[in-house]
Amino acid sequence: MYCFDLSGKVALVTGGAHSIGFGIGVGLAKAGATVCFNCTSEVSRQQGIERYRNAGITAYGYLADVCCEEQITALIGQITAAHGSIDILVNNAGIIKRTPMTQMCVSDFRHVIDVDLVGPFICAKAVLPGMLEQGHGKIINICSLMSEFGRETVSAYAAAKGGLKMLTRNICAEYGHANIQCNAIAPGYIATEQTAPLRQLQPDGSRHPFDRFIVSKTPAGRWGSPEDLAGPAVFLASEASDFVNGQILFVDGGIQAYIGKQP
Ligand code: GCO
Repeated sequence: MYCFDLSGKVALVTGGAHSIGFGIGVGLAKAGATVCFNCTSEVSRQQGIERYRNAGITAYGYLADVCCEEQITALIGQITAAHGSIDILVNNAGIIKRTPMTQMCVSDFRHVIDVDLVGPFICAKAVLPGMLEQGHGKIINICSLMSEFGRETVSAYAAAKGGLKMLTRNICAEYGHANIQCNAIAPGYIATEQTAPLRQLQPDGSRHPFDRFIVSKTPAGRWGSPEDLAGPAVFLASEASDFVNGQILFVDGGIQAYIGKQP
């Protein structure tokens, strides 16, 4: 069996009905995995199943909120009963709120931390006992450039993603001895619904200044796409990365290596 082959493996991609999670789900499925995803509304569940079907993939959609431990425990039980095990967890579900800190209410800050940091803790905690029992497991946390950098308006998101980086290292530290690898993918600027406001055309039809800023900062000269994350996810989900643990793999078109194009 080729070391990138995921045949016989079962993956849960949280929030995998669309955007980055979907791109990763498709990649894992094409490498042979059975892909399950969760979301919080029946409409997204149906749309997710349909989206995978259009890509030629049978994916299994479930309703569960990553912030609710009870629902996630039940979800893991359901998936294990239906598909035998969970070999790969991709902690992808996340939200962002772009609000200057002095205007941000504490409940909004807590909500972002809850989904983007506590959610991955809940999901990892729920899959770890099964992974320990079966003697192997892959946990992939979706971090961000904001795991390293700050910028105006994203205090909660950056705090959560910075925390997720350390949760990644801590899971590695705590369970690496049990043949469990926990790594992270840190996407750069990816064209998704979440970043759509940063790319919206100006009233005069010109490109958003932030859009131009990002392209000028990215050696690849473009925004990433969810498909750009599929290969790195397959690598971190497969035997090819069995001795890679606690790492943050930046998939950012080189943005961190570049000072940016001179204006
Ligand atoms: C922003 C963006 C970012 C991205 C991404 C960068 O407002 O700057 O939304 O935070 O979503 O995570 O890696």
